[in-house]
Amino acid sequence: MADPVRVAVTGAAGQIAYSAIFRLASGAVFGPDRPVHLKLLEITPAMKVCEAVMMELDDCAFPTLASVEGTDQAEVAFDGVNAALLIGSRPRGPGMERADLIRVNGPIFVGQGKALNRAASDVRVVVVGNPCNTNCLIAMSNSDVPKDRFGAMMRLDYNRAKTMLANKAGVTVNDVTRLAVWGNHSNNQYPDFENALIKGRPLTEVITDEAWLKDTFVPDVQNRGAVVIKARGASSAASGAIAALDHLVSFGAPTPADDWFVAAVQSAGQYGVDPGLVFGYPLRSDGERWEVVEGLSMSSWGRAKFENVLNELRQEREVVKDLL
Ligand code: NAX
Repeated sequence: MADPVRVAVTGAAGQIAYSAIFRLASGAVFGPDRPVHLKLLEITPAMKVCEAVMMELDDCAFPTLASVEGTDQAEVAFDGVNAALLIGSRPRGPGMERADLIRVNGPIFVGQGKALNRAASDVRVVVVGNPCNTNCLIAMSNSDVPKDRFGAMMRLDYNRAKTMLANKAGVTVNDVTRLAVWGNHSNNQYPDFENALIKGRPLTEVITDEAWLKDTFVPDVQNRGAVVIKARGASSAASGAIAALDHLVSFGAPTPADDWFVAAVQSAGQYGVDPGLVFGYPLRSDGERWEVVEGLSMSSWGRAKFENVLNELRQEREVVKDLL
């Protein structure tokens, strides 16, 4: 058996966690030979549901699940973990503005950032709870964990965009490469078709309907979450869980040649982003360290979208500046 991996999941009684936890326990993420120790964090009123999740885990008899612990203390949940999925947060209530949500959820990530100091030195943190880019900024600003171990989840946006482009071109998702999604996990994100390839050819040579790309594809990716909520009566859960696990896997494995993946990470100023902002970029990993893919070009139309989402993240940072 390989060395065990310790994984914390917050919001463990919630919808996304309900899909993510069983995959983590089953060996689907870290492999069939790697024992998994799960640490589940919830708020005290949700501990009963968390215990039910633990009962179901027992009932699955997963050979790879070495232990599972439930707690309402972040310091306990994060002690010694190699991976932390920060999913738990309050959903947006009726009439709540984005800024209100940021103020409600921001303090959660102050405490969790500090508690992450107890994690293993190789910990990788993925922030899913919204607004995830700014929550990630708050967590990393309140933690001694190196900032390159943090990422916020843009993977669902990337996965959604990939499928829409594959469907339009009549190819499989494997044929769509070099797809970037810039900026924020919000409806101002910029899914970039200009740099993408289909079967190795520039996407815009294969999908020549520019009006569709600009006026249907981009807004459809931006608003996909709202469309799912309308149809399902709740926000994306299984696809959110898969995206969070894809995110972890992509950072932990060498990126295939000629491609990249997408996550929001702390900017070092690439593409004119303010250093320090947590911004969605195309990335490559060697399995240990990651780097932003540099040198991509953008039309003036694309650059305007990029600047728009950059400004949104600057505004979010302003709203939480006392938490940083
Ligand atoms: P749920 O409301 O089903 O679950 C959230 C859970 O978090 C609840 O059980 C709650 O008790 C728990 N929680 C609240 N505060 C906590 C704290 N301080 N510590 C630990 N747990 C805490 O929401 P779910 O559908 O699972 O979504 C979770 C988050 O993911 C939401 O913020 C949602 O907006 C966000 N999403 C982010 C996505 C992304 O692409 N980045 C996409 C999917 C999703 O919308």
